[in-house]
Amino acid sequence: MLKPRSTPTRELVNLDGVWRFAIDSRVGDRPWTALLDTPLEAAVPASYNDLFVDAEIRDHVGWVYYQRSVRVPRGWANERILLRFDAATHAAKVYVNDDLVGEHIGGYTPFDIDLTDTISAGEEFRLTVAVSGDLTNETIPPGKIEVGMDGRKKQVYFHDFYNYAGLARSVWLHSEPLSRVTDVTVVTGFEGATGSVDYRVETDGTGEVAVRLSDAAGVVVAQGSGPRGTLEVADVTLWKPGAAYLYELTVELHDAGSVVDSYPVAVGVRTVEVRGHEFLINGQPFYFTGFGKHEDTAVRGKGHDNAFLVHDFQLLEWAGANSFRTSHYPYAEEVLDFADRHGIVVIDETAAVGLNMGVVGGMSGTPPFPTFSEQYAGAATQAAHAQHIRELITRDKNHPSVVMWCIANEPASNEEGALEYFTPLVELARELDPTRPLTYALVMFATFQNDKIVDLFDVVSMNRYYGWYITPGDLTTAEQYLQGDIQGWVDRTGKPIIMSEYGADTQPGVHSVWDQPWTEEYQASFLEMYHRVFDRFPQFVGEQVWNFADFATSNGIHRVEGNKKGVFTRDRKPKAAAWALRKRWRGLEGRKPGSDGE
Ligand code: GCB
Repeated sequence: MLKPRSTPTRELVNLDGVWRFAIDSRVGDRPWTALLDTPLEAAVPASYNDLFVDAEIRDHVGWVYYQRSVRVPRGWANERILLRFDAATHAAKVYVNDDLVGEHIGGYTPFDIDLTDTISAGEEFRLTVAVSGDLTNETIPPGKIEVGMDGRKKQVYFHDFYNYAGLARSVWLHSEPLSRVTDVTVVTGFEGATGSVDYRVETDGTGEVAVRLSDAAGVVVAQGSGPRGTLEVADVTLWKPGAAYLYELTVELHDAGSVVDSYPVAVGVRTVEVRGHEFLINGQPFYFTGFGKHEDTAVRGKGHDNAFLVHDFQLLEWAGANSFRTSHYPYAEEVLDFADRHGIVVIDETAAVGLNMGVVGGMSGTPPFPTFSEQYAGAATQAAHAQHIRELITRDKNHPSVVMWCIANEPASNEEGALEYFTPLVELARELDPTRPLTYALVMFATFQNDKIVDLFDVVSMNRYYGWYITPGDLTTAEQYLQGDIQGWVDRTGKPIIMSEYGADTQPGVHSVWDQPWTEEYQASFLEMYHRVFDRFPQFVGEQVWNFADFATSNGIHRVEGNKKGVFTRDRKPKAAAWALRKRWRGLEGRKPGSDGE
């Protein structure tokens, strides 16, 4: 599914703004059939939870309604008319006037609803969107709804970040021509100084496909025709981490001598490959530095915000980070477009977080019942996971910044049933994208002795908290554990290894001369100890600290005003560790610390 763009043949109207808003318990049946009877209005894009000073809304279980009126531009009489949601978290039902026109499940991937036969150019209509933030064993991420003693429903989930819900990304009305380009896939390569762009175009209706590739100055460097082919690029400028370069592939549909559709795709020519224990970008060993992030800011929750987008990337650059992981769900497409333009490398993760009953067992890691069973992650969960992988890869396959798919965070890969659950999902991901390596982020309880699925994947990504959840305050013992753990994975797999999470909660302004958890010094010494260990292993290809910034978490006693493992505070002020990382990372340009890149 192509992102809506303004092109010579396509138009779009942005529907962001302030919409009428109500939770289901405060409106009657079928509230979409009239003007929503509510005093509230909600910002779009934004999660709704923190907008209002109302606990019943914040932790609402069930549907909420957003409503506004929309006018179709009068020039769209002979166009296909579509409504696009960049995301509705986690499920949506869309109504035009009195009628249901579409539904979608999955909170972090976009969907289009074709309104061509429902509304006409120039017409105004009432748009109501019911959105549900509920998580069950049929959703990704999974969760459980419990009913309390007072009869109130309560959402339970198995990840720590707050379950923000609502319309957190943009909404668009857009037009496409009746005969149109429906999908474009590009795969790039190079041989010496000559680049190659394999393209595949899917269309609907009549017409012949023509493509042309322009360089960053707008000069056409290659042309082709037909729905698939390979373009050669002489004297290619590669897309490199820290040195992005984008060509533009203009895909046109020609019919009876005129251009009936035109769609541009940004193309970065680069290759990605795992060879032995190395992760290669453009044939060169690459060392990831950076963070696991969250889409999380005050008041907006997970609402996409371009100011934070720009500022976060500035801070990545300031810290010398060359990459991040979209923990624990696909981020807004604007984020990936930005990464493409600025040369930041992305590990693109699905929303499959919390497939692990072991976390409920606390430090023992003993699940109350098997994770991969019909009681929890069964066939319905697996089907939702497969659908989510399809939607993620379809959306993000052309981004040069995306170098690897992470198909789950901390699944119970040590439990029976993990292999059966993951094998078809890995096969699906490889079929959808044979070019990018695959990984999953390994939970602490999944050890090199008991993990059942690592052979399916290309890169070992470890989430480890020695010195925090295990041996807190004792970095000497933590160092020994960490050393043995990494050695075990090296011996078992021979694959490249990255630390995809390591970090310590830190309250800014708290200091000590001792190894005292929560102090700024402890966070810095904790990271320094990890780095010392990483640098002993040539198989180690990257480090992504948990987390870029402090973030909101679910209600409970385990966190003090959220997760404080941020190297930056929630409002993006540096803790001492940020300066230490900057010192280590700046100037590395993707090389392993201490190596000369050979
Ligand atoms: C993890 C999870 C991450 C948590 C983190 C923590 O292993 O992957 O979502 O936020 O630990 O801080 O506990």
